[in-house]
Amino acid sequence: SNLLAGKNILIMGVANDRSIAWAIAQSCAAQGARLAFTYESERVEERVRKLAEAIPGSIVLPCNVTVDAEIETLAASLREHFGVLHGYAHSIAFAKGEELEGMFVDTSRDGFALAHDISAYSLVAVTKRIYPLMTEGGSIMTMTYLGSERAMKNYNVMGVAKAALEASVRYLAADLGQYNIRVNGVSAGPIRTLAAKGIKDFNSILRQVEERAPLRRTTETAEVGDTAMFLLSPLARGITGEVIYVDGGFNIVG
Ligand code: 0WD
Repeated sequence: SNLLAGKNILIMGVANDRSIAWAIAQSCAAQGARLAFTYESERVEERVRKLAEAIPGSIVLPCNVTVDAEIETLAASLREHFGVLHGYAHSIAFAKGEELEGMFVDTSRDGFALAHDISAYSLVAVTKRIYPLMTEGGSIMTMTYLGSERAMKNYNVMGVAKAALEASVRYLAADLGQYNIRVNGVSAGPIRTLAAKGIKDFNSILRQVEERAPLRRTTETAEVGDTAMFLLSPLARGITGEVIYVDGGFNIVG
């Protein structure tokens, strides 16, 4: 229970207590990490602060990932509070509701750009400003989904953004390996969160997993949190540029 003792970890993407980022935070805190949380806007600030209070020693900072200046301020605050950063969990995605139903072919230019900006480029934009703080080496992880590889109903532009995110994981891993900084993704099975509410027919997706996944059940956030924690810990020191599935094995069946 001490895998992350003395480690400072940035967690982005807590929206409420069902957020995958919150499960990642709990798994990391259980291993002794010191955490920094961010919130997108004042709309969610209070909720994030309330949750963070449950983890002693953690700090809460603003950062909307679509604004470079906010990311720069975040990096400066992290330098001030922590000095050295060891880990970063990126658990952020967004697409307009109307892009997550119907046909992918109907995706608008600005809907495509927005989904890619928030869901894929944000990993690059934040990594660019925080990797200089990882002077003792580090580990970066992000959240992805099988819709990056398969054309899944209603996932549409988000699947294309996840493909860009996974490719970004590989390019960032290739860049930053020389500094002993690892970059990986976790591909989770469907979980009922705020983000999942935006996807049409989510219930039938969950039902398919219960029927067809080797483990015959849906994925729990705590399982994703534990795998993220593993990737952020020294136990995963030989792993980089990888996407690990935490989906009850769903991706291996036809
Ligand atoms: O089934 C699922 N829930 C899966 C989710 C399966 C596989 C992967 N994922 C991914 C998502 O695509 C996302 O990358 O996991 C990540 C976390 O998603 P979540 O925990 O399912 O969803 P949620 O609790 O809504 O957290 C996503 C958060 C946002 O929440 P809201 O609902 O307020 O949009 O991403 C954050 C925000 O907190 N976010 C932003 N943060 C900073 N700047 C921004 C932004 N511009 N936009 C969204």
